[in-house]
Amino acid sequence: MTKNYPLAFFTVCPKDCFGSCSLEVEVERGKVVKVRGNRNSPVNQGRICIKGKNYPNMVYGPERLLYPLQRIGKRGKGEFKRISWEQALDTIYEKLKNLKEQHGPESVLYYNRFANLGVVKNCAYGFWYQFGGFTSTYGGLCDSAAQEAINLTYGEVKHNKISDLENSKLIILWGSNPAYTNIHIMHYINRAVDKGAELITIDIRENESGAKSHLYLNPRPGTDGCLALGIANQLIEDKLIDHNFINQHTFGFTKFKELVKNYPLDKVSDTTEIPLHKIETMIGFIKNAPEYALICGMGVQRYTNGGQTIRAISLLPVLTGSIGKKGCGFYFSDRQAPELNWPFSPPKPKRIRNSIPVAKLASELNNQVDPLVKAVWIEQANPMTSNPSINILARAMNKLDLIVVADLFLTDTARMADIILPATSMFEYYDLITGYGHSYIQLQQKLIESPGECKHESEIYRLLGKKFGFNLDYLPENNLSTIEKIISSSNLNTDVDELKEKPYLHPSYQEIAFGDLKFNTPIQKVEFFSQRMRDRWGEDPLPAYSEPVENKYSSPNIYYKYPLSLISSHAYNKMNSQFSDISILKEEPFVWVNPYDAAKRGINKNDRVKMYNGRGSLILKAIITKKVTPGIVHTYFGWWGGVHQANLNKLTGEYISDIGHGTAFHNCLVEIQKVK
Ligand SMILES: Nc1nc2c(c(=O)[nH]1)N[C@H]1C(S)=C(S)[C@@H](COP(=O)(O)OP(=O)(O)OC[C@H]3O[C@@H](n4cnc5c(=O)[nH]c(N)nc54)[C@H](O)[C@@H]3O)O[C@H]1N2
Ligand SMILES: Nc1nc2c(c(=O)[nH]1)N[C@H]1C(S)=C(S)[C@@H](COP(=O)(O)OP(=O)(O)OC[C@H]3O[C@@H](n4cnc5c(=O)[nH]c(N)nc54)[C@H](O)[C@@H]3O)O[C@H]1N2
Ligand SMILES: [Mo]
Repeated sequence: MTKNYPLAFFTVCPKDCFGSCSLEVEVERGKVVKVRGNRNSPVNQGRICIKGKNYPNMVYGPERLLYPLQRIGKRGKGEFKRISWEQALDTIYEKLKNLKEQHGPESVLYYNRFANLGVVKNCAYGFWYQFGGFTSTYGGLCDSAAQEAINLTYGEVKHNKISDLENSKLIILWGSNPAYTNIHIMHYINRAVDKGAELITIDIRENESGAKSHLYLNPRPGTDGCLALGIANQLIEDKLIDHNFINQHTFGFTKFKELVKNYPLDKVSDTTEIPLHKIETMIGFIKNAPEYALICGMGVQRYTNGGQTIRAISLLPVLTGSIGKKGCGFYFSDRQAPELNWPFSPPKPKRIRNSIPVAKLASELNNQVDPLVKAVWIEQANPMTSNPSINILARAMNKLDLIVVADLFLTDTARMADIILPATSMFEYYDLITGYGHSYIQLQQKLIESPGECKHESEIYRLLGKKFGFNLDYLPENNLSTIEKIISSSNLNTDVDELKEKPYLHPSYQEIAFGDLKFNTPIQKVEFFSQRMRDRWGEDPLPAYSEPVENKYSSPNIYYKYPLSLISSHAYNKMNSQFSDISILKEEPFVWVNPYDAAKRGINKNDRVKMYNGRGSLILKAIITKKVTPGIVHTYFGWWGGVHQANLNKLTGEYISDIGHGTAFHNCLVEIQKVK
C-alpha cells in the first residue's frame, strides 16, 4: 500500500490583525492536518500565534455550523432547525423583495466588518448595489480615530520596516500590547532590548509586553494626551528639540509651543496621576536618545478624546527630528501597500443611506425613518459581542422583521438570526490580503472543500442574485481567474504563480517611512496645527487635552455609584470575539482587580464578582493583582454572552471619539461586588 504524505501549501492568515502571517498548511486526503508559520517568508519567518496553530480545530471542531438554519425558538435562545439552502434563500428572497417593494431598499441594513481582511469580500457589493441600495454604518469599532489623527498629522499612516527596530536605542511602547496583538513587532522589540535598547512602557496596567521595561508609566485612563503635551513642553524648555527639522518639515510649531506651556509637569502629574519623578525620568531617556522609536497602540484611542490623544503622541518624535531615519520613528500601523481594486462593481446606486455611526448601532437601529430599518444582513461581524451597549442592541434587533447572519459559528449575533447561513473558513476560498502590520500583499489559497454545506459569500450572493435576476458578471465566482483580474486591474507587478511562492511588495515601498521627507498633508509638512481638524471635525486644530467622558471629573454623579474604570484589551487566545467558543481555548472569564479595591469590597482571590453599571451586569472570576492600579478593573474582550454568560459590552456605552467616528469603549465606569 502506498503511504499518503500530506502536501504542504503556502497561504496567509486573513484575520484582522497586525500579523497577516504567511502560513504553511499541510493537507492530507482533502483535510487540513497541520498549520505552521512559513519559515521562508520575510513576513514572519515561521512565527505564528496559538490561534493559527489551532485552526484545524476551528475548521473541523464540533462548534462549526455546517448547514443553513432557521430559528424556531425565541430570538437569542439559540433554537434552530436545519433547512436546505433552497429554503433559506427562498425565504430571504421573498422577504427582501417585499421589503424593497413596500419600503425601499434602505429598509435593509447591510452590516459587515472585518473578520477577515481581503479584497474579495467586496463581492457583497455586487449584490447590494444591484439590490438598488441599503442602509449602512459609518465610522469604526477599531482604530478610526487614530487613522484620522495620523492622516491629518503626517498625511499617511506608515512606519519603518519592523526589523529596523533593532537599530533603536530607545523604544517607547505606548498603549500597545504587541506581545499579544502584534507578535512580529514584539520579536524585534525583544531583539532590540537584548542588544541594549532601553524600553519604556506606558499603559494603564502592567501589560504582557513590558516585562523588560526600564521604566513603566501608568497614566489615569484617557489622559495620555496630557502626558504627551507635558513631555513636549519640557523638551522645548530644556532645548532638546531639533530646530532644523521643525523649521523645514513641520507647520504650526509656534502655536503648538504656546499651547504646551499650559502643561507644566507638576500639573501633568496631577492630571495623569503619574509620579512627577517618573515623567522626568522618561524625559531623561529621551535626552539620551533623542532619535527613538515610539510604538503607539489602539488602546489609547478608545476614548472620547482619542483622536487628539493620538495627535499629541504622534507629534512627540517630530520634536526631536526622529522621523524618516533608521532606528526611530512613529509606529502605529503600516498602510503602504496600494489599495486593491475590485473590478466587478456595478454602478453605485443613489439609495445608499449611510446613516448609522457604528458606535451607536444599538440606539440608532430603530431610529431610522423613511423608511424604518426592517431587516439586517450581517456578515464577517459579531455585533452582539463586539459592539457597545449590547442590552440596547438586543432590544433593537428584536424589533426587526428579518435578521440574516452569515457566520461559521453560533455566535451571540447568530443566535438572534432568523436565518443563519454557514460561511467558509480561511482555507476554503481565494483572496488577496493586504494587512496593516506590514505592507506585503499575499495570496490566500483555497486548499480544501468546505465541510457540510458551507458556502463562501460569493456563492451565496450568486444564488440569491439569480433569484432576483441580477447580472452575474458583477458576482464572479471565487477562483484564481477572479484573483488574476484583481491583480491586473490593481496594477500589481506579479501574478498568481509568483504569489503562491512569495508575498508581493510594491516598488514604491519605503523601508524607512518618510525617508524622502515628503508629507502628504495640505501644507506638505507634518502639521502641529491642522486646519482640517476644525474644518472636518469642529475640533481644536492644536492637540489640546480635554477630559474624556465618564470618569471621576467629567461625570461625578456616575462615578459616585460606579467608581471603577473598566478597560478591556485584546486577548492572546482570541481574535476579537473569534475563537472564544473553541473548546480547547475555552476559559472562565475573569477580571483583574487591585488588592486595595478588592479589600475595600471584601473580595478574595478567585471569588466570583458581579460587575455592573446602569447598562447591565455580568459575573466574572476576580484575579487580585497589583498589575492594575486602584480605580481600574482590567480584562480582555471577546467572551460570549451565549457561551460564557460574560459579554463585556453589556456594560460599555455608546460613546464616539472626537474624530474619525471611532468607538470609545474605555469610557466605562462600573462597580463590582462579591457574589455570595
Ligand atoms: N491576539 C490578538 N491579536 C490581535 C487582536 C486580538 O483580538 N487578539 N485584535 C487585532 C485588532 S482588531 C486590534 S484593533 C489590535 C489591538 O491591539 P493593541 O493596539 O495592542 O490594542 P489593545 O489590546 O486594545 O490595547 C493595548 C493596550 O492599551 C492599554 N490601554 C488602554 N487604555 C489606555 C490608556 O488610557 N492609556 C494607556 N497608556 N494605555 C491604555 C491596554 O491596557 C492594553 O495593554 O490587535 C490586533 N491583534
Ligand atoms: N469592549 C471592547 N469591545 C471591542 C474592542 C475592545 O477592545 N473592547 N475592540 C473593538 C475592535 S478593535 C474591533 S476590530 C471589533 C471587532 O468586531 P467585529 O468586527 O464584529 O469582529 P469579530 O468579533 O471578530 O466578529 C467577526 C465574526 O465574523 C465571523 N467570520 C469569520 N470569518 C468569516 C467569513 O469568512 N465570513 C463570514 N460571513 N463571517 C466570518 C466570525 O466567526 C465572527 O463571529 O471589536 C471591537 N469591540
Ligand atoms: Mo480592531
